[in-house]
Amino acid sequence: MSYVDEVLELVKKKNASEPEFIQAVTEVLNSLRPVVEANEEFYKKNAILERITEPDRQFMFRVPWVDDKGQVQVNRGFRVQFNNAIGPYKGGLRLHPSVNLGIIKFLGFEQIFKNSLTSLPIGGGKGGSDFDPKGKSDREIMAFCQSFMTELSKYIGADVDVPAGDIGTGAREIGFMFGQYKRIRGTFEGVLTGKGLTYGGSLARTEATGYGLLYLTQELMKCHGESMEGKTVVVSGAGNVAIYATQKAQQMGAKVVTCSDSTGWIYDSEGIDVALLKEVKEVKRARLTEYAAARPSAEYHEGRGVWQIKCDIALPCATQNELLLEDAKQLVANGCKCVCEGANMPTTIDATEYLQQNGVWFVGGKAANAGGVATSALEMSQNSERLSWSFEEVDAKLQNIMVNIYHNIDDAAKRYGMEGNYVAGANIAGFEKVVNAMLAQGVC
Ligand code: NDP
Ligand code: 2IT
Repeated sequence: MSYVDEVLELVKKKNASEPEFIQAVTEVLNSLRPVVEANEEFYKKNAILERITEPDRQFMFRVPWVDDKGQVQVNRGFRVQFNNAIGPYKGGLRLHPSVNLGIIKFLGFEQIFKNSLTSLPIGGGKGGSDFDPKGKSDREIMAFCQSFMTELSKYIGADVDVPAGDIGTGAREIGFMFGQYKRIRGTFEGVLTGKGLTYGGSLARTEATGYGLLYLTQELMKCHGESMEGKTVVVSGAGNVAIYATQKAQQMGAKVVTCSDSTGWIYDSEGIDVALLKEVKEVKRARLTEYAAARPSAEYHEGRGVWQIKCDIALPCATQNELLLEDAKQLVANGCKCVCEGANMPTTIDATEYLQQNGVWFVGGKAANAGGVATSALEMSQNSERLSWSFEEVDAKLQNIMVNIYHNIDDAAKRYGMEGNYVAGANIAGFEKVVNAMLAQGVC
């Protein structure tokens, strides 16, 4: 049995109840085969694959808080510190009822490779809770965030582990958590990113993941002799990533005709009205039915369905495993040329393979959505030097990082004879840097 297969078997056995983690590891290790097989004895002797698939440590803790009726509620909190070979652990906090250890581990594992691709010094980590922010008052959100941070504060720090936002965690939650960290530790430091602009946040961090996704997509199109101008784009999600991806795609001259949330989706023949979407989702925190009610050109549909709309480009920006094999078939049948992932692991492995086999240019989330965490690392730099850069300066750095990521993953795929396989290119390029650092630092 090859070394890759041996480790895959081991990971499946040791983490049998964590399907998302197994999925993420399977995708990465399969695509690393040419690299590992070129030097199998060496990788095996150093147990590189066993070490990179086992987190440095993982914390699970009780999060008690009091709701508006005076009832005590208990949630489960997580932080997985996966790998700090190239910098402090870095990765978001997801607040969603579906959160469990396996989901946080898959996200933390992917973050190692993504963060390496940014070219900035950040290791991989992730955290969150099964707390559901939907329908909670601001006071309940604060009570939860303070309790969550009371425990989390023991394990993080500006040079140790720097959490940020993810699903369900935005500026409001980061603010409450930052305040609690400051109270407990007594230090004003860059311990979280995605902070408000008046207390150490970076301009362009809010927009960064969506904008970065489009900077990379635009470079990919350009390198294939195409542009964004006049293209029809289908986006899923209606949160932070989806909103700013839609805005930047429109600024580039494309027409985005869909968005979705966990209950339904919108088809808007005139193109999504970003100002209205922001009002519905960021201000009112309401359902997409409110978007449809205010917009005559929009149709609202219950359930899922954005991938059935004819498009040139598809950008999944909601959550994991939201683009299935049947969706991939529909996209190909409708002539879609390009799929770039704004979310983490939104496309299943069989759907990814179908898209690649049918000539769709496919870039996975580890490369395509790296603009968010890259800009978080720029926020860390600004905090360290106690300065704030202008929007234009941060945005220019973000563009540069995303264009470089595209060329880096394209080159890595070509080096191993897999031209056009950007999934393999991203995993290989991300892996090489981390492994170099791990080897240099000895057995740890
Ligand atoms: P938000 O919470 O802002 O938005 C998430 C969106 O996805 C919402 O529209 C939500 O619907 C929808 N959604 C969430 N879970 C489900 C589900 N189980 N089924 C259907 N729809 C769902 O999160 P973000 O925009 O920040 O994150 C979106 C994705 O991007 C995630 O995969 C995240 O890990 C990834 N990502 C985020 C980065 C960031 O900087 N924020 C950086 C890189 C990746 P509803 O409104 O109903 O909840
Ligand atoms: O998945 C991700 O890269 C994020 N949620 C952003 C992490 C960060 O530290 O900015």
